[in-house]
Amino acid sequence: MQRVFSGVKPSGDFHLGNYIGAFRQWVADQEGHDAFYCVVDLHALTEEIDPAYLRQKSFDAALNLLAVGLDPEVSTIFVQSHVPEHTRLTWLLECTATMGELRRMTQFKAKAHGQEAVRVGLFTYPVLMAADILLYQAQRVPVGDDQRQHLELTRELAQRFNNRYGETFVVPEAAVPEVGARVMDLQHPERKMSKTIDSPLGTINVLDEPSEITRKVKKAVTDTDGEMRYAPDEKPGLANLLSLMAVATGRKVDEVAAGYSRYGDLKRDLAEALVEMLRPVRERAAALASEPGEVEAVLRAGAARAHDIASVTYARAAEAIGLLS
Ligand code: AQP
Repeated sequence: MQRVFSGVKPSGDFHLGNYIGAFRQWVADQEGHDAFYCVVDLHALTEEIDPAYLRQKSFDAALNLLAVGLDPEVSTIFVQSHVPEHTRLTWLLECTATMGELRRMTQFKAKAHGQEAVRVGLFTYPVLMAADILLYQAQRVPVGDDQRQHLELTRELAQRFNNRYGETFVVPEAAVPEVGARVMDLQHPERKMSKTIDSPLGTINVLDEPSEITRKVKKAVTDTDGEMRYAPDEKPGLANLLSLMAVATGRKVDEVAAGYSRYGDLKRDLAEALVEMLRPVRERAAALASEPGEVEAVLRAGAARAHDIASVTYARAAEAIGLLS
C-alpha cells in the first residue's frame, strides 16, 4: 500500500482553505493508503504564539481532524512533538540543506516581510517539514498549492541524502487538488485564506455557524462589471466564489459560471452549498467536544504507531551519515 503523509499547523482555527485544499483529500486518501496525519505543533512555534493557546489549538486540531471524517482505526493521527525523531532528523537534514535554498522559499519571504526579529525557526522550518515527511517514507503528500515549493525542497534533500550517503529515503510526490488548491480570502481575494492573518469577514472557519457562513459569503468582494465569467487574474473575487461553488457541488467551474447571470444568486446558492458541506463536520465536532478522553486516546495510539516507523527511518539515516549506533 502506498504511504501518505500530511500535516496541519495548530496556529489558529481551521478554515475553508485547509478543508478544501487539504482535509478533503486526506479523508479520500484513507481508502487504499497507509495514511499518517500529523498536528505539526512545532511549526506553530516559528512565530509568536501564546503557550496556553497553542496547547488548546493542538487539541482542537486533533478533534477537528476526527470531525472532518478521518477514521483513527484506518489513519494514524498524532502530534508532531510526541515523536522526538522529527527534530532529530531535522538536524541531519539541516546539515544537508544550504542557506541559499532556504532563502528562496517564498513563504519565508512573505512571513518574514516587515518583521524586525525573524526567528531562526521560521527560516529553517521547511527542513523540519522535510523531516516530517521523510521519516514516514511517504510516497504521496496531499497539500494545498502553497506547499508545492516546500515539497520540491523535500524531494531535493531526499535525493541529495540518498546520493551522498546511500539509499535511505523514499522521494515523495505532492498531490495538489485540481480545483480549490488555493482558496482566497473573501475580502482580499489577491491573498490566500489564512489562519493567522486577521480577516474575520474574509475567512470562513470550518466550524462557523450557518448564519456566519451566509453573512461572509454575502459580503464577499466581487467587482462592478457584473460579467459572470471565470477569470482569476481580472476578477479574482468572483473566480474564488466560482471555484468554491465548483468544489462544493462537484461541478466544473465553467459549468457553474454558465448557470448564473447575477452575482447575488451565485452567492445565495454558494452559502447554502457551503453550509451543507460543513454541516456534518460541525455536528461531529460538537459530539466529540463532550468526549475529550476519546481524542486523547487517539493521539496516544497514533504517537506510538508513528514512533514505530519514525524510529526505524531515523536509525537508518543516522547510521548512513556516520553516527555511532
Ligand atoms: N487558502 C488555502 N487554500 C488551499 N489550501 C490551503 N492550505 C492552507 N491554506 C490554504 C492547506 O492546508 C494544509 C494545512 O496548512 P497549515 O495549516 O499547515 O499551514 P499553512 O499553509 O501555512 O496554512 P495557513 O492557514 O495559512 O496558516 P498560517 O496562517 O498559520 O500560516 C496545507 O496542506 C496547506 O497547503
